[in-house]
Amino acid sequence: MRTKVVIIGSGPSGLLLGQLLTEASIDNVILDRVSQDYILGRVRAGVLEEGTVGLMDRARAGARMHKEGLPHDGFSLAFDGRDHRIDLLHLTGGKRVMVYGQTELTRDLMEHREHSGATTIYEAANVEPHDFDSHQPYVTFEKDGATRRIDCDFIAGCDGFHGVSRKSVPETALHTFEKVYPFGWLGILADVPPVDHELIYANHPRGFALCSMRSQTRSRYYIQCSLNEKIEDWSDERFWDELRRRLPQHHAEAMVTGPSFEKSIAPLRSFVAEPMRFGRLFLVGDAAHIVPPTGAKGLNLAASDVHYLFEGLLEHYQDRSNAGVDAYSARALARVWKAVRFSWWMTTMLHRFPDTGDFDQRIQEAELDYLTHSVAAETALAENYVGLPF
Ligand code: RFL
Ligand code: PHB
Repeated sequence: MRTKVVIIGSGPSGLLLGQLLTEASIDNVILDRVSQDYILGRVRAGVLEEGTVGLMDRARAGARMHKEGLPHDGFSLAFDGRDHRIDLLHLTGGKRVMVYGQTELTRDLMEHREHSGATTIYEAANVEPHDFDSHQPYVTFEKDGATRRIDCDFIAGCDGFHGVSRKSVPETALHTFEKVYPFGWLGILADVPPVDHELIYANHPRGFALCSMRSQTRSRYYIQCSLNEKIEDWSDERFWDELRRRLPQHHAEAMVTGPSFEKSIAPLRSFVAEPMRFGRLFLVGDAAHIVPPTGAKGLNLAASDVHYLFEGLLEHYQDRSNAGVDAYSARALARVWKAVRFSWWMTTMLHRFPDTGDFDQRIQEAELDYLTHSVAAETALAENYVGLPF
């Protein structure tokens, strides 16, 4: 079998790249280790930047997102028993974000791919990229007991943090940067109306809390937890009690609770691998970088990587120029590091660190106080939250 681009991974980055290439008549095949249902069962991101929304439109997969997604003009920072609203629309001169679940975005991209007739192979075992330092790379995998091979021009490694693409690169060719945070997020999904029409990021002596949503009737809530917590120790009742304790009183009193249907703990980490290109293999999205979810940047960074790679591939096939693919890693990394910085800053400002001393505590309080009394500081937060331009 032969195609132009083999995409390893059918998460948001692989599917978005695949759909943009298909729309531009550039043949591609997507391979994923797991099934479609398994991918759609993962609950992850919820906030899309305008750039991500624009790419969904460019992939002609944005119709349902515009119908069902919730445009948000601002969010709240809650601390010291009160709320401070960050007016994104006003501070950024007209920009907003879209609340639309990663699961739904993934479902839309999968459906469009199916209609377009492009090939996706799910449950492909032992996927392996080969010879990407030559002009004839290929990918092997196992399916139904047989080993198969796809020859291609380029390989896009869109296979997440634990994927095979980054691991296939010789260690000496990679420079990795990592910061692991000493806590996790315990998250639930419940079919109850959100406590507020906008997101609430809460800093509290008991730890961070986040009130988010998927729709007017479905809420997504998170609380900071220790990395030793076990999910089975967290009944719904215990979760709701803890969440309420971390919110200003008027929100705690307004909170509608109910049974959760998803509950999981995610560790928090910052990670970057440089460069993001090795010959004809490109790392895209979580395969190259991870950010803590506090800034809502992971999926949006995956989308900006896809933008730079797609533009490069388009130039290669339409204009016979390699300038774009050659510039991919540098362009993507320049934006990645700014989002890594922002996500680290939001995480540091809003969480309780187990080893925080009095000095660090006062610095955190001063940071929040400055933010709520300086339009310049608020503007910097808003500009980063809605997403820097690609
Ligand atoms: P994914 O989604 O991990 O998809 C990778 C795909 O590759 C497949 N795969 C393989 N396939 C073949 N062979 C192999 N060896 C393979 N190994 C893996 C996997 O099966 C999978 O299908 O990576 P991608 O596409 O780069 O997308 C990245 C995003 O999923 C991620 O950055 C976001 O979810 C992060 N994130 C958030 N991002 C935002 O922009 N806004 C948010 O509000 C936000 N909230 C979050 C988040 C992530 C969270 N968790 C659980 C980590 C909230 C949470 C709690
Ligand atoms: C979510 O809705 O899952 C979500 C929203 C904002 C974040 C992280 C996660 O910063």
